Amino acid sequence: MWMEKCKDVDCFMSGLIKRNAGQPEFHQAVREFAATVIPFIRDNPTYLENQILERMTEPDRVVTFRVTWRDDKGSIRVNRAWRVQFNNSIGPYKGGLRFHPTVTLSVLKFLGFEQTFKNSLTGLPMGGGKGGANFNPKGKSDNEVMSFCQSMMTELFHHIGPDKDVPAGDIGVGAREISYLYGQYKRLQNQFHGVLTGKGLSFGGSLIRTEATGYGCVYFCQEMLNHRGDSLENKNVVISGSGNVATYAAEKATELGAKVLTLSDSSGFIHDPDGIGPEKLEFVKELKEVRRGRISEYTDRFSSATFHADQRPWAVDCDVAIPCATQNEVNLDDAKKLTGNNVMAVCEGANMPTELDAMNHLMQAGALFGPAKAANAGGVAVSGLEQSQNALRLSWSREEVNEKLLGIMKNIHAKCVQYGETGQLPNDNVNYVTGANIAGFIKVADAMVAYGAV
Ligand code: NDP
Ligand code: 2IT
Repeated sequence: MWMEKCKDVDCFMSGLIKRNAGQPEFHQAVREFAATVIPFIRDNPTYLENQILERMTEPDRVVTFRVTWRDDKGSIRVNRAWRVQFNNSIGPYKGGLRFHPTVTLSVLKFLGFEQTFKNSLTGLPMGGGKGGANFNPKGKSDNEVMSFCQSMMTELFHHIGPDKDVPAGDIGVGAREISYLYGQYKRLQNQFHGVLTGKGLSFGGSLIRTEATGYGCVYFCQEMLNHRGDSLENKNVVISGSGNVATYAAEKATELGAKVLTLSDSSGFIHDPDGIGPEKLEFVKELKEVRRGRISEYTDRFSSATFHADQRPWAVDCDVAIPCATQNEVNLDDAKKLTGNNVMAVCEGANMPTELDAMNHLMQAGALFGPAKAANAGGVAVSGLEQSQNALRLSWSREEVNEKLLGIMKNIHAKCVQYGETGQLPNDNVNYVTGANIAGFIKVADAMVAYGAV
């Protein structure tokens, strides 16, 4: 067994890297997880005897396929798409689809791996999966996006189903894309059931699903601060991204009394020292969702703000930072800028936005650190609630769903406190990374042990 001859994370990782060459994002996600879970496994030999970590880091299966479609000029275009079905030990595969030119198998494996433990933390019966394509929706017409989505679903529908695998949105996949994908699924399968989440409200979608990731992340952040006898009230908050997660994180943070100073996209960030309040956020939502414009246009409309091309917002003085754009958007230099300004809390809205050394720096410097698999689990949690509503053929009210979301985020926080040992970080901070990893691990691992050698 590997742990008999191979006693530490580096040794485990050297095998994993060999088996998964050229997949740096996947290596990074596993390394963070293994570093906290290996000591726990050592104390619980059943997991060791059952080779649970080796099995958990190998996806159940990966489907790769070609997507051929026609652009508006009539030219044939080709993209590559994947569905990574990572682990269905505790429920049907569940996780988003990402459309972005940077999508690779490595990115989707890191996301599918993380999703497995995130979904476990929600307490709902969902396994982990992720998919997507190296398709760039930017600058494409609605017709081209529809053509791509229909072609992608023509292959994907063979592999998904309400009890098998239930995709949803992620970067580049929002209400428009889910609608086109669902329309094609329904046509091919001739069945109307909850096979995708994030659907429109008139065809099985759940209230609050759009808001859920951003709201949930801010609920989690509020829990971390409350646990230390503080709150978001009057805090300066810096947010990156200006998509689904970022805008609703900004909305909830403002509602809880914080002042949101920044938003960004891949071209740069805007800084509004007056705060990005509700009216300004409505402008951003319309800009990004309807007009599909750039965040720099914010400064044309609001003279209180400045635009900083090709920069990230982490040097702006703040109490709380919520990265909501993409992976590896906070490096060690950024983390030092944040701690230089005495940041109190960093809460990950995006998946793996913080590089490993940056994460360690933030925690060692005394900042509260809410890792993605705990902090951004609100989105998939409400997806799980959407599946429940579809299965029951009913819809819950906004208040009901929001109440359940808040309860789930509080519960995830409590699990992190239970397993995240205190006494090792400054300020007696909870180690939320350890807490989330171990709490997420146990449920999946116990199911795998019970199943035997499968
Ligand atoms: P959107 O597509 O709605 O928005 C993405 C935002 O991030 C845009 O502002 C985009 O800018 C920016 N961005 C994307 N890629 C890059 C990049 N390579 N460099 C700089 N900026 C970039 O996606 P979401 O808001 O849904 O997702 C954001 C993050 O949250 C992702 O990490 C996703 O995995 C995670 N997440 C999403 C959930 C959901 O329910 N949607 C649930 C849990 C996590 P631009 O327009 O210039 O590309
Ligand atoms: O990363 C994520 O958790 C998501 N993109 C949401 C997945 C989902 O199935 O709602």
